Amino acid sequence: MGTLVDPAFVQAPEHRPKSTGTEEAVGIPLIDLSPLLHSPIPATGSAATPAISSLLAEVEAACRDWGFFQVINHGVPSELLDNLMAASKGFFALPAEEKRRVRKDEVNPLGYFDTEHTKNVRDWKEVFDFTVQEPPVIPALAEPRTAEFLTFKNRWPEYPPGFGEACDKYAKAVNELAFKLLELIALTLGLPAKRLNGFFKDQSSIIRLNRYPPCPSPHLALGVGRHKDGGALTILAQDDVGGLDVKRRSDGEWIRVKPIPNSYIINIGDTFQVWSNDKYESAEHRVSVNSERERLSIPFFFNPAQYVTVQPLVELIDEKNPVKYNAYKWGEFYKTRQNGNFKKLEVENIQIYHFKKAV
Ligand SMILES: O=C(O)CCC(=O)C(=O)O
Repeated sequence: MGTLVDPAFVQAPEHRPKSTGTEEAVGIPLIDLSPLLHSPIPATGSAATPAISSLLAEVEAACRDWGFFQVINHGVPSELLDNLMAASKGFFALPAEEKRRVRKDEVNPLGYFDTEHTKNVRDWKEVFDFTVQEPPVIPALAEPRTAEFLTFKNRWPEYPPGFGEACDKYAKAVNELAFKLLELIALTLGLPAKRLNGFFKDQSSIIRLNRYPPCPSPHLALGVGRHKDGGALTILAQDDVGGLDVKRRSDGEWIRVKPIPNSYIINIGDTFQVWSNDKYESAEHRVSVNSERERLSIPFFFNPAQYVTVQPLVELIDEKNPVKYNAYKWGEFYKTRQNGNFKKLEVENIQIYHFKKAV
């Protein structure tokens, strides 16, 4: 049987979605964040109210057992997401030459892109990336290896009207949720709530608008190939189409994350895996496509400042838990990863296990 898509999109047989479809995930934890609407996050776990303590127990189990969970009652006003979904549709509907006027490049990763590769196979998607806060120019921080870092400068399109405003308002609200989750997870590790906040002072977070067009060969291609996120956390909004698959730890099966209205999907990234010295592991995921409906999703990749050195947190290390990772600079890791997304390489792109210490 002939291939209906360009061979650049075709996954190796072992990475293709099963023709029988993907099982829907019943077990992914669903966590109600409403205790945070009534009481502030305490400075330490010992000062938590009973409602916050039980929330912390749920978050800890989800991070430990899945690395993935969904949250409801998260405090992000739904109209901000609705406005951004509408703006995203308007932008992707523009003619290709108009979208390419804000095309990203290898120096500045922000803007439009339609030829991203994951693990050296092209993804069936188009994206628009913007940052939450443009970080200061790195030389001001006396960092001598600036050539190793990316330059973050938002590229706003002229159309549709109101696009930049919808992005900006959404970014501010989800950024607040990101800090709440960061503090909750810090508490679950027995750390003070604000222990990790300083790493995000000049954060290099990115919000991505993803559009996955209908695909004539959904059994051969993927919207995004299997991967783990490199940053601290990802906060993902998806529409009602569905397509996000998570690799279940217990048996290695791919399972579909069911769209739940007004919820966010949270996943742990490699940075948390290293900080926690493997107590929490980032989970592998991918995006399946379908032949009938386009799908939109909006991940917020919550990333530290580029100059941050990522290494296991000293408080979590002892004789029983020796350091499992060599330290690395987030900006260098990120730039190398982004270069691999740009073009097909002959070798595997940088992965977190490359930093694992030999035992
Ligand atoms: O679209 C999704 O559900 C997930 C997107 C994703 O994993 C990514 O953009 O890295």
